[in-house]
Amino acid sequence: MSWGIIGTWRMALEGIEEAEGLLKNGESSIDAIELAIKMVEDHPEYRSVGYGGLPNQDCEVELDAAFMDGDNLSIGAVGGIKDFKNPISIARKLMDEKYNIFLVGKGAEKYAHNMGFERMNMLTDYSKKEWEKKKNEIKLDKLKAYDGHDTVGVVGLDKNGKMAAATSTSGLFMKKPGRIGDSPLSGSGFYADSEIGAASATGVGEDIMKVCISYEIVRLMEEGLHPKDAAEKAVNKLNKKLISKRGKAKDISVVCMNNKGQWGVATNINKFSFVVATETEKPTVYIASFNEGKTTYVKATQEWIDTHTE
Ligand code: SD4
Repeated sequence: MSWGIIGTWRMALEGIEEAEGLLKNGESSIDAIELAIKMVEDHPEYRSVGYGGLPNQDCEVELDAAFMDGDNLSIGAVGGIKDFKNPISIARKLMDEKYNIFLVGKGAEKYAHNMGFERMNMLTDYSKKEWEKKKNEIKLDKLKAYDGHDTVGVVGLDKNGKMAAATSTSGLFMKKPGRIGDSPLSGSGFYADSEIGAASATGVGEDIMKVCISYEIVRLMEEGLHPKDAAEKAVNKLNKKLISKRGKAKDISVVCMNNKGQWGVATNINKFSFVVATETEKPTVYIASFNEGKTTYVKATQEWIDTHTE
């Protein structure tokens, strides 16, 4: 059976290179995705996920993460969790629970502590300095995603046909304490069903969560659409709706894969990078852009990869 993995943003590259090894060996997509996302969380220079993530208005790094197992539709998610090293592993653990699968703030921290997860101060000196620079610029009506650095969302298929999806993010730079985006919301930031496929979104959660875009992409794949067409149709529909109802649409980008290992992406921005590895393609970074309702993409050059993190 074929396998594959696709993740949002160039920052997923090193993790997907490692995850590829697991998938090639026939290991589970859950293990592969957790490994890929942990590597992004642990990287201090990736400023929108895990350690080194940019803080909220109070200079606290609050993290959101989620996991979904496409075989049994188990979901685990955390929102606004502070001071734990790998939120993605806590989300994975929550998939084992029958109740209380989505925990936020103090409750999530208590669970993580009781389960023995590693504590860590996630604020780096660099992020603190960025916060100091920005703190006087906060105007509520100017709240905006930190340019170019977003959620890591990874979806994958293993040789046993198991599909999974997961996300991890520090959300928006200078968000209000307690603000949670789309990333830990099932159907919106992620969705996986091994009988069909899986999808994940990145961009401005306040717009993405206005529909269940990841579920919609999986639903369109179930109707028989190729992942590329499913992604494009769902993003264009939301983009148009937001423009018609609200005057503009904020950043929305998605990645998806079906249960044959075929993949797709779509975006409404000019530069959305993503990383793919499949049976027939070694880990490759692409840059997608949006033009007149169409998403096109090109392979990133080595020079671009070496000089970009987003
Ligand atoms: C959020 N979608 O919290 C996430 C983060 C992101 O651009 O992807 N920001 O809204």
